[in-house]
Amino acid sequence: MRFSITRSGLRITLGLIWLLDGALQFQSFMYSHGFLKEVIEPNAAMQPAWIGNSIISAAHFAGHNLALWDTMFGLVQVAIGLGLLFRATVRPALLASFGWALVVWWFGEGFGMIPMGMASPLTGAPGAVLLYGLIGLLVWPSDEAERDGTSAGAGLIGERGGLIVWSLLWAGAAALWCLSVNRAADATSEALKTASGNSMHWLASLQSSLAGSTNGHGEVIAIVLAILSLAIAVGVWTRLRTEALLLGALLSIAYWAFGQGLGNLTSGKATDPNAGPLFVLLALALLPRRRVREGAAGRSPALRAPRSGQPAGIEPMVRMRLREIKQATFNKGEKMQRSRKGIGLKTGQRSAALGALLAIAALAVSGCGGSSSEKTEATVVFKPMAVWDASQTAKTHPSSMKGMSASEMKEMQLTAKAAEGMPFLPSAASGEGHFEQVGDHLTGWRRITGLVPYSRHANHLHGPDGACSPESKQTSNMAVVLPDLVANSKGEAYGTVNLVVHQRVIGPGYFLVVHAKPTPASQQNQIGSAPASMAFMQAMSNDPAILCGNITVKS
Ligand SMILES: [Cu+2]
Repeated sequence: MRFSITRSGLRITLGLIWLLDGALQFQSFMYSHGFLKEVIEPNAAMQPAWIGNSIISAAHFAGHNLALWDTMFGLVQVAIGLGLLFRATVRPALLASFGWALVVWWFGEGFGMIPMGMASPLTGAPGAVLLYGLIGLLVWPSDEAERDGTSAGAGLIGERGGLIVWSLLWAGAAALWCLSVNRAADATSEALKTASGNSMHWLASLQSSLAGSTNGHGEVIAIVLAILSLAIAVGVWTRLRTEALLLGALLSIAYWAFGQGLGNLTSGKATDPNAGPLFVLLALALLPRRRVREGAAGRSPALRAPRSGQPAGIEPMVRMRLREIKQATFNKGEKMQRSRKGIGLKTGQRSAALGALLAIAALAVSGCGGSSSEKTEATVVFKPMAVWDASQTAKTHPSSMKGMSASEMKEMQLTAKAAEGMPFLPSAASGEGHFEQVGDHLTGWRRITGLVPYSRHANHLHGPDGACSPESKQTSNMAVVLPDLVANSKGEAYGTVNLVVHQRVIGPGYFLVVHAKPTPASQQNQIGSAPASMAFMQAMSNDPAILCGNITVKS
């Protein structure tokens, strides 16, 4: 018995995934405002204004009657899933899934964070739900019998369309690996560490050890994975199609396990199993199937008929033999003609597709080899605001907040209130960061530990003529509004930065402040702006600082 991949098999798998998504939507977390705050609203950060605003308004709108909307979201997904299971309802279910996938890709995944320039294939870019839509196109039922080539052969966009989609996805992945945020020395290990925060225990320890061994090798990993992704994109147009598809599926499973924590399905907060399984499903849909039927049907049944008749005498035997040979050469000629026609048609399309891919490849590689000239690098060490205070008033305060008594904390708080300028609160957190600026392009990351689990923190780059000191006004000339830092269950927060800033911000006099509270929902659309508006800085001025770090330029 041969295991074969049929379109109805793929449809049913897709239906089951939609059912799983629907079921996940009924988790109690989704009925809390945490769903809007932690799942929907973060998608607005650093997006182009029209996307960010649309996400925030949708979240506000749904927030008025979350129970109703949430139930409806779940039911829509369950309905799509059920519809895909039965042949009669497949088409309406797929149509509904296309619409719904767009809604979820927009509001639930912020277009895969691609407009923010922050997506990583490791963590599930370009977003699971986009793949739901694409696979839906491939498994669209058509009236003609399934063609032999691939399961996707008879779908809406055909086999070639499916392969183009595959190539675009993987060429895109190569380009994403080339982004400087994903190429930073610690990018991969930090992404793994962050992912481990929400994973099951056994997986978390695996992720942590992998994070340890990849630490510092981010650039090499990114370049190797970029090249591998390109090979997967281009490989499907060569004889090695099966190998390229299997390699893609394998890599997706590795990303899924380590970078996406197997979709964090047990975390109580997952809305879908993430991108890994969908990439595998896409690979299966495009896998060439063994051409068993063609081999059997290729021979004309007429040839066999006389043989069963057992002709006597030499003359009919020769005549039959001749006929057999003639038939064979005819078959061969026809086959060759057919294949030549196929090649003639396909070489044009293939070279076009290859050309396009090579262009993308060249772009991606040039991005990967990106200019290292005119680069200013800086490190940041975050310390509690109170410690910066202590460094000024000399040794009266302990160098760390850990082990500080409640009364000492209180005293420090009072001191903070007394100080003019930057209001601050005591904190036991600490952290570090690394930034670089090339031209107007600011990239980097920062990592904070010791925060309150699941807390969110606004953070900004302030300057130019200040320093970490309570006397320094945080509402100085300009500020770059960085995306909020979100702590995981262990109180660790990690975030990358990839922004266009309109002046040099990596230099003396600049400092990074982590605030006690998140960016207010009404100001989310300001995230990513540089410089921030005065109105924004006024709105933020009652959010006390907890951590501060001076931008220290590397010489
Ligand atoms: Cu600030």
